Amino acid sequence: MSKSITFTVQPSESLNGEVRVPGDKSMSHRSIMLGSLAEGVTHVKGFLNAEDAVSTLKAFRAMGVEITDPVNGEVTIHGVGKHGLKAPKEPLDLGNSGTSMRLLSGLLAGQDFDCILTGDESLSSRPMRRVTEPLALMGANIDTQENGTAPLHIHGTKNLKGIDYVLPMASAQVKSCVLLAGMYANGETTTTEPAPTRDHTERMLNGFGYPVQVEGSKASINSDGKLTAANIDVPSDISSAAFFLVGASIAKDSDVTLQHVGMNPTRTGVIDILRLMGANIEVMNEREVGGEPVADLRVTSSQLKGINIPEELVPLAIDEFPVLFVAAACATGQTVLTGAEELRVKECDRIQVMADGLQTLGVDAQVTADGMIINQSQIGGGDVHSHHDHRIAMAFSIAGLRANAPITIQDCANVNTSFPEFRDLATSLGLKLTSE
Ligand code: SPQ
Repeated sequence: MSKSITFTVQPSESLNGEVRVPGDKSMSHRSIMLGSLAEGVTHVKGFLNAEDAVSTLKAFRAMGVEITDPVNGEVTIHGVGKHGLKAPKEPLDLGNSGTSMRLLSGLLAGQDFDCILTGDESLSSRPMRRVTEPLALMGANIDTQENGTAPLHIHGTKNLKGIDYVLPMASAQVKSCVLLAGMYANGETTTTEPAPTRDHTERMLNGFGYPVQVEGSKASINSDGKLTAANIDVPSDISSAAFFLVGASIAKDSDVTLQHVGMNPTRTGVIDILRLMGANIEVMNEREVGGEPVADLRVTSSQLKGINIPEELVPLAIDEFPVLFVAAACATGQTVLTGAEELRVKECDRIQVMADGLQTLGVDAQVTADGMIINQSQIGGGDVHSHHDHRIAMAFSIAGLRANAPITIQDCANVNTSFPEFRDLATSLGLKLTSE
């Protein structure tokens, strides 16, 4: 966060064209983690060359894994096997990336070395007890700060034991953390989730030949398996595509096609929610690539209508709410989100920060404990803060498609954590966005 970037978006007419947004962030992290632990050489295509995924890549290099620099999304990982990681010489700095820290906590709890995980100001304020508590039940020894935050000091142990863990919240990071620790634990480890969350860890482990049994809300793993190098084809990130799904829906005369988007059913809640609001989204060319469903998405303008967002869709669209709030401001009537308290512990409090910014722009948005109530409003201009949160910065940029005056968005450098090409792709489609 040493450099400060400010976005300015001028009122923009429409979005038109065909683009491919960069690779899926969740899968990119996991491809480095599992490729590193595999036996043999793994080739990744479509890797997201952005700060968060690169934090994971650098962490594994620091633990002795030879990994090439990403070039046009291609990365080669010389796996060291499940027991081949080496103690890092320095603390592992995971930047802004919650996924890196929470998944690595599980993976490193059962190694025969100690290490320290650190991150930036935002990551150092996010709750880590949600992972250290189940890991402690497995016998892990991890020191957090007094309030349960990073830096985390992991004292590796060979004595992890399997647990049957019922997750108190719907979180793919917690589920993945426990399953990854389960690869090093005696006996079986089972997770039970209260609602379906993204299942990339389970799918990719199976893709690397490591057995994970999934039955309904339960996933089970033990330490008997091994990972064999694989070729991974990472599709485009639906969480990045979401900005243009909303943008082309709310802007008049728009017609955008997004190529090769990951359509894993645990990630497509944004499409379901937008369709319930009346969006025109056509799913074309459905296919399967490397064990994950993929499609091209065509979206054209529509008059969205306000809805009560079904709570079961919340975990399936959890990262898309910042931009869905912008959609809600443009939708007739009222949109109500409930059951989304998890949004308060992301890179920032995404409920409060979005409501503050929307109110600055003249939108009728009221915060509730677990969501927001938004009434259709004319979006005005103004100066809003992203609080260093990539998704907030991009969501307010999209608001420029319906604003009647310029919007300035402060603290946008962290767009580079997930979508460094955002400004270029958005402007190529017609958004009048500049950065300084
Ligand atoms: O990695 P990080 O910082 O936690 O990223 C976010 C994001 O918006 O990019 C959340 F802020 O995505 C998470 C997501 O919210 C990525 C993720 C994963 O890859 O497993 C799971 C979700 O988090 P959680 O807490 O619901 O498990």
